[in-house]
Amino acid sequence: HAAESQRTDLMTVTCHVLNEQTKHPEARGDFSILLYHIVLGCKFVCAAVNKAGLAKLIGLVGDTNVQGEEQKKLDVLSNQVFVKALISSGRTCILVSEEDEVATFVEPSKRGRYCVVFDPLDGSSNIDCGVSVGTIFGIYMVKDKDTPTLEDVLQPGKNLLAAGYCMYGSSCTLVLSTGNGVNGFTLDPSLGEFILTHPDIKVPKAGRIYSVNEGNAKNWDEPTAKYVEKCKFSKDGSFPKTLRYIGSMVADVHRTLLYGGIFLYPADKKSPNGKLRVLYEVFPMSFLVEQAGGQAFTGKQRALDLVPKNLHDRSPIFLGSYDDIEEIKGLYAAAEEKE
Ligand code: P6P
Repeated sequence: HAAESQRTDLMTVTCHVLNEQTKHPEARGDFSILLYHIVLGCKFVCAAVNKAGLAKLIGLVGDTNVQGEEQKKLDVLSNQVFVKALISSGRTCILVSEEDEVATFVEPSKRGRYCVVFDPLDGSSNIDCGVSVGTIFGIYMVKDKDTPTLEDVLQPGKNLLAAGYCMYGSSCTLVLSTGNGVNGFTLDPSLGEFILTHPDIKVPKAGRIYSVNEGNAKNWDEPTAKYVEKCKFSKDGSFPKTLRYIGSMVADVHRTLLYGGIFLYPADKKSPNGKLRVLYEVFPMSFLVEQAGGQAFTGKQRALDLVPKNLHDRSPIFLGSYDDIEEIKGLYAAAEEKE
């Protein structure tokens, strides 16, 4: 029966979202319609990413330069897909994309109450070698849809209503939270449906994996350097941790959510704010990790408490198992006291 208990209801993401909606009797279905269009965008990009990979492998798109051109177009194509899908939903009023320098203000006739921040194809430099890439998104409520301003998207991550990512890899996996825990869905291409495969994801309380780009070690600050040293050469005789670093945030965070451990993109002397973007990388992933019982920390504060000043602000980020983040928070607190 154990195997039976592991199995989940035969549930699609659309049914799951509608079930969530029934918990809000006042809901008019706008949020469900918005999520439906985000899911539609994910299905479209999944097909495009897989086809582009194959097209490159069998040379359908001409020589390397053209192929290189083709691959770069995937970023642009994915962005266009999500912008179109979000505007078509009729439920959005401001869109912030990693691909666009400025925010998109939806025309009044098609405007809704939600602001969506997203990275349409994060990690796309990895496509050529077949590494998983993904779409990352977060959803805020606008204060007044008739007078939307940038203030509506420069909100702390704790104000997010929902966040998620879609990972395009060996399978297409959508991980979503609307504020009541985290659920994972896997696309069944024959049905064109995302089926619930990872109900109620919880990050293990402590992990055996650390995930960081060791190539930046010479530039790390002391707390990060100390933490990583401890992962490799623990003083208390415990086993060293395992290093797993894919270099594609969606893949590294997905593994951290399921297996536990810690993902770090710290500040360093070259990049005092780290590399990852607050609105459409740090916030959505931090929201998901907290909803799954883990923590997300910037080195100074809880990541979701950060208030972004500009659309493309960056922040250092440490996220993952509750206990692992407690440890690095302790090292940063001790360094703070010494200052
Ligand atoms: P580095 C991919 O380019 C990305 O934005 C994230 O997906 C990933 O976590 C990070 O950058 C990798 O950065 O400097 O380790 O190559």
